[in-house]
Amino acid sequence: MKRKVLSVLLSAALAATLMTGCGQATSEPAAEAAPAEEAAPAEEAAPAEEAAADELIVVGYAQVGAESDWRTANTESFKTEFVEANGYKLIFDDAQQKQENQIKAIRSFIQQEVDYIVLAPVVETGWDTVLQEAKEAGIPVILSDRMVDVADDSLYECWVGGNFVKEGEDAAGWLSEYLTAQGRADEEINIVTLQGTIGASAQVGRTEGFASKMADTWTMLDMQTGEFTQSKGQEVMESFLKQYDDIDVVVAENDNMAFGAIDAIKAAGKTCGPEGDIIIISFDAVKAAFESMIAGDMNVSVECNPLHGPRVSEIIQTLESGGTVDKVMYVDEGVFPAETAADTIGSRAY
Ligand code: GZL
Ligand code: ZN
Repeated sequence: MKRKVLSVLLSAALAATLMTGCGQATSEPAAEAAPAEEAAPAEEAAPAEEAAADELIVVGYAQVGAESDWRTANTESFKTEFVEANGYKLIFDDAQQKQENQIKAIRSFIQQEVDYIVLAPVVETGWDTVLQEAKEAGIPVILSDRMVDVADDSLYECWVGGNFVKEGEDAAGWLSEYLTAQGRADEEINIVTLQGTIGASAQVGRTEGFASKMADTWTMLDMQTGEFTQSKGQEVMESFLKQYDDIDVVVAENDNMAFGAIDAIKAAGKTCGPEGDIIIISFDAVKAAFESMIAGDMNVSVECNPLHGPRVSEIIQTLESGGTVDKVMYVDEGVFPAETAADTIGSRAY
């Protein structure tokens, strides 16, 4: 919208210049300009609120969906940041975890001539064409949360999100320390993984990071996607429990799948968590994960901070003032074990 206002104002100024030459283009010095109060305004002056509305920075946000507590917190952080009081108009699209819906949303944002496009790409591949269209339309694209794998990285301004490989490494590091503390460092440990949406940066990074730190005594029995949802996570865990009679550890690539896995374990008459038979390692560290750890069901959650709204707003303000931003910006994240969950939950922002 800001973009349009600029062109209207420029043409109005041009019209005003032409009109002082009696309406035809002239190189003659403008006739004695009538005193300002009598000059016919080039355009009916827009009422203040309309002008203010036209000054808003219009941001199109192509969100993944509403699949998890993390996603809900992420959406909330955008909806509270990108408000008129902060100088924005937000056009929000929920793609229900379908890439074709995100591509449609980006094309709609281009049609609406938004000032910025923010994309949380559901998977990493398949974006070159539509991001090229945004580039040709002169609309900057900011990536938030997950990454894209494109041939030309000039197709996006920058990316802000979690370091997913490090999250996976930190999860394996926690397990190694935990087993050592339990005197189980030399025990054969069987692990299953509930993966996130296959091809999503969070899945790719967490799987890769954990695999890179596997101990010699650990065996990854199986990996399958639970699509980052609680219901699918429960379903996959039920199948794992039927196939394997000795599962020592579940790695759930987000908290919602961990909640589903915990339900499946209990339904199978088994136990989990710090006092149970099966260790539950999760990612995101949403509030409900702290509640699960306090309830004794989950052992640890590796944080992936979703509050990207203010971060993206700061990036836009920098770009608006002609500044430059780093291509890749990681957010700070920690590892939250059950032992400290009760003390920490009160300070959690999501
Ligand atoms: C991580 C994000 C993942 C979360 C899930 O940045 O992409 O997607 O871990 C969410 O909870 O569904
Ligand atoms: Zn075992």
